[in-house]
Formats: sequence, C-alpha cells, structure tokens
Amino acid sequence: MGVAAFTVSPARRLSRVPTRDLREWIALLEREGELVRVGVEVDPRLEVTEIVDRTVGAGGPALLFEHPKGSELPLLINQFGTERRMCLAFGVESLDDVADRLSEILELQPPEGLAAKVRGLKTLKSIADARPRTVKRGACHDVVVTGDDVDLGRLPVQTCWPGDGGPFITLPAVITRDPRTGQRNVGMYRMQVLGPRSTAMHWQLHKDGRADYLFTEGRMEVAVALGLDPVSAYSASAPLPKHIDEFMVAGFLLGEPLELVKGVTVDLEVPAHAEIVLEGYIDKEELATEGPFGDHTGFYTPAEQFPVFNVTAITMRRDAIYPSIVVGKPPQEDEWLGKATERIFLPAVRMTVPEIVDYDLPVAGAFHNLCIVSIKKAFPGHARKVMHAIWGLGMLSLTKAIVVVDEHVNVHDYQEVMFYVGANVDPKRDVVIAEGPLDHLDHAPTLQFFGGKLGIDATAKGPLEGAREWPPEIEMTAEVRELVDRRWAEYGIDTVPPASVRPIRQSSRRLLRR
Ligand SMILES: Cc1cc2nc3c(=O)[nH]c(=O)nc-3n(C[C@H](O)[C@H](O)[C@H](O)COP(=O)(O)O)c2cc1C
Ligand SMILES: [Mn+2]
Repeated sequence: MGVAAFTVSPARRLSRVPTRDLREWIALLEREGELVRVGVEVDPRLEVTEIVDRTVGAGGPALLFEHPKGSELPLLINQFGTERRMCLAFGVESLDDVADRLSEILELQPPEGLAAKVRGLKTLKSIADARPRTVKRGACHDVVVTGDDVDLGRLPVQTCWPGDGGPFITLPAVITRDPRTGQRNVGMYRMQVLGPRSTAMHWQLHKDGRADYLFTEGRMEVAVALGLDPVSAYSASAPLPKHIDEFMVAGFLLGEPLELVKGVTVDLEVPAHAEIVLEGYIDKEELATEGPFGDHTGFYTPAEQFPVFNVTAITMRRDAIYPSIVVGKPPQEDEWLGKATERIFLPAVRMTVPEIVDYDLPVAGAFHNLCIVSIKKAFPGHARKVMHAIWGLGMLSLTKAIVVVDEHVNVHDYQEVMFYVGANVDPKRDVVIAEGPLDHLDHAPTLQFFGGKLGIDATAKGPLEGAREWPPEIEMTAEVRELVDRRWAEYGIDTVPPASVRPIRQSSRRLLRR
C-alpha cells in the first residue's frame, strides 16, 4: 500500500457505531428484538444444538441460555445467525458497506483537489488509529483463577452432536505470536475440552496459528479470548494474510483501537473487554486425539492428532457470559460469518484479479467446495486465467470447483448460473480438471489435503476458443417492455405483476426465476 497515495472516494459513513463489548452487543440485540432469553434449564449436551438448529433454520433470534445445566455462566448463541444481525454487528446497512470501507484503503489514488486530500488523510488516519492499544487494567481480569484451581468444567461448553468426541469450545479467538517476528495472530480454532486444565487446539494445516506453532521450539504461549464484541470475534475467523494482525483489522472496522491488557500468566495481550480469557501454553511434542467432531462440512471429521493446550489461568469479567456456535450440515449460524468474509474480501480479491466482477461461495458448498465467479471477459482463455488465479489466492486456493460466468450474470442467482452452465458449456472444451491443495476437512479426495479441482467455463466463447458463431440471447425490446408496463392495467391480468423497466440483461433473469 503506497503511503503517498490517497483515496478520492467519499468516506463511507457507518449507519451506527459498532458495539464495544459482548454486553453492549447483547443489549443492542435485545433492543432490536433480536434476542430471546431462555430462562429454563437447558443441557449444553445436544439439547442446545437441537434448539439452535431449529432457530437458525427459521431465521430466528440470538439465544441467551440463562441456566445451562451444570454451569453458573449463561451461554450466548446464534448472535450471527441472520444477515440483519451481521449488519447490526458491523453497524452497516449492507455487508457491502464494510467492503467499501476496505476498498477505500486498497484503492488509494492520488487525490485531486483539497476535499479529496482531506478525505485521503482521514482514511490514512483511520488506518493509523486501528492499531490496538495496551491499557493497564481490563474488566476481563475482574476474576482471576490460576494453577490447580482452574476448572474448564465450570464453563457451559457444548457437546454439539451425538458422535462428537467430547465438549468443544466453538467460538474462541486464539492469540499466538510468530516466534520469529513477534507478530500477533488471532484465529478461530475449536478446542475440545480434554480435562479440567487442558484442551486440544484444532488449527488446521493451512492456518496461521499452526504456522506459529511449527516455527516454535519447545513451549509456546497461547491466550484464548471468549465473549468479544462481534466485530473482533468475526475478525478471528477472517482469512487475512499471516503478517496482518486480526485485532488491527478489528480496530479499523470498529473505527477505534481495540484495548488490550497483558495476560496474568502469559506474555501476550488479550482484549480488555473479553468475557473470559484462557491463558496457557502448548508444548511442541504434546499431542492428543482430537475429535470426532460434527463439522461445518455436514459430516463428522474423524479423530486426528492435534496439540494440547494447557491452561494456566482463567480470567473473567464479573457475571461472565460464555459464547458458543454450532456448526453442522449447512446452513448453520456460521453461514453469515462466511458471507461476511465473502463480501468484505471482494475488494481484496479484485485488487489482485481486477477482471472479477463478483463472486459467490454457496453456503451449501461449505464455502470451499464451490466458487461462482463473474468476469469481464477480454481474451480467449480468460476464464481459465481467472480459475488459476483463484486456485492461487490465499484461502480461496483451497476451492474445489469454480464456475466462471460473464459479467452480466448474477452469481448469487444459482438458477441463472445453472442456465449458463447448461447452455454455454461444451464439457469437452470448457471443463478444466486440475490438482492442488484441498481443505483439511474435505473427506472426498483420495488423499487428505490434496486432490482434484474442477473448473467450468460457462462464459460465451469466441472463435479463437474453438467455438462456432455464438448466437444472440433472446431479449424483448425496451420499447415493447415499456409499452406493456404502461398498458398493464388495461389487460386485466391481476395475478402476474407487471415487470418494471429492467436493464436488457435482467429480463431473462426474471423468466428463469418463474
Ligand atoms: C465457527 C468457526 C469455527 C472454526 N473452526 C476452525 C477450526 O477448528 N480450525 C481451523 O483451522 N479453522 C477453523 N475455522 C476457520 C478459521 O477461523 C479461519 O480459517 C481463520 O482465517 C483462521 O485464522 P488464521 O488465518 O489467522 O489462521 C473456523 C471458523 C469459524 C467461523
Ligand atoms: Mn491470521
């Protein structure tokens, strides 16, 4: 990013300031009619999952279980389960507004005129102000339990699915440091509770936390924050490049720096406002069997060896609230965390591959199984170029299948995409089979981590790609559509609503939807 370059686009106003901690967030959800308190005792073993599964499926509210069986701490779940709540979390009208804020930074251009210069400086300041701030005291240290008094059994940790290997902490922000550079990483990696003072640490093969672990000799310190403001919690799940501190991005998205405090038994900083913090260490050679776990793939991930996290301290706010999430057969609550990432990262994807117009990672494809991408096609083989770019781009490199369509196709309309896959594809000419890295959790490939990739070029083809003359698509003229719009009432056909005047390309979309 060039420091000398400034943005010229107007600074996008957030519709409201995002909330600063979990309690403010719960209060906001409650004011917005987006939260239900469940007063009766409910078992975090399976029962919570079944309730949440039904609630998520119905587009229902966040749930605060005030009396989870066997624990004093209330359990918050489904805080992210709808698009509206995800937007409330970021304080925006639409998730694309968050992307717009990021693209202001990514697309920094030399300013023209004073107003643009001032806006550019504001943008730069917002980056400078995003770095976390260390403070002396944090509410997360209201209660401190160390050594043998540590008992993870006090937390209402869910056993989510009947075949799970045990209870799993499912919504943690795991904080580590790169031993070579000291740079912080924050990742969301589930943690199976193995005993009162130990858990497994499920950082998968391609993740930054795992890289920090692999670079460490001997013992590494780890801190885990539970119960953050929703933007910071989201940031732990964001697929950022390794050298970028997730808490810095959270600060940028929040519009003010995150406040961190030094841990009580580790030399790591944790968010001062966290409801609960687990501190401890991982010894390089100490592994344990993790899983099985009912995963976001919709299948049980089989047991595998992962490092053991030994807990040296639990610190909490007074009356701490424990956050949880259930993953499983999609759609689940994590659908909207994934969609937020899809929207927020579009500008970054387009910075590297500017011919990309839009993309969609279908929830049913568990995000890594399928990517639909629309492009401004400019030359023969362009769709293939974009496929290979995606297979080389950050975490998108794990994508198994890619469908490429022309720019006018709405990638979020799967019916429309199917139409072009059917109509525009000669399987012999337009299908690419490649190989590459695959998601850690993908059970289908012959080998774990590595296997086949599928690319489908559903763009219109030209003669240089071996196609015959491409026929025109059927469209009604704008004049006749306007005429029919005008005269609609005269026809007396009440049951079918008249089409408003649409851009040419969208008329076929409407027909397809029927
Ligand atoms: C609810 C939820 C649970 C997740 N669980 C895991 C997990 O157990 N292991 C893992 O490697 N990634 C998991 N992820 C994905 C990571 O959080 C994501 O890849 C993130 O970018 C990792 O951070 P990193 O890029 O700094 O490694 C999960 C994501 C969500 C939303
Ligand atoms: Mn990271």
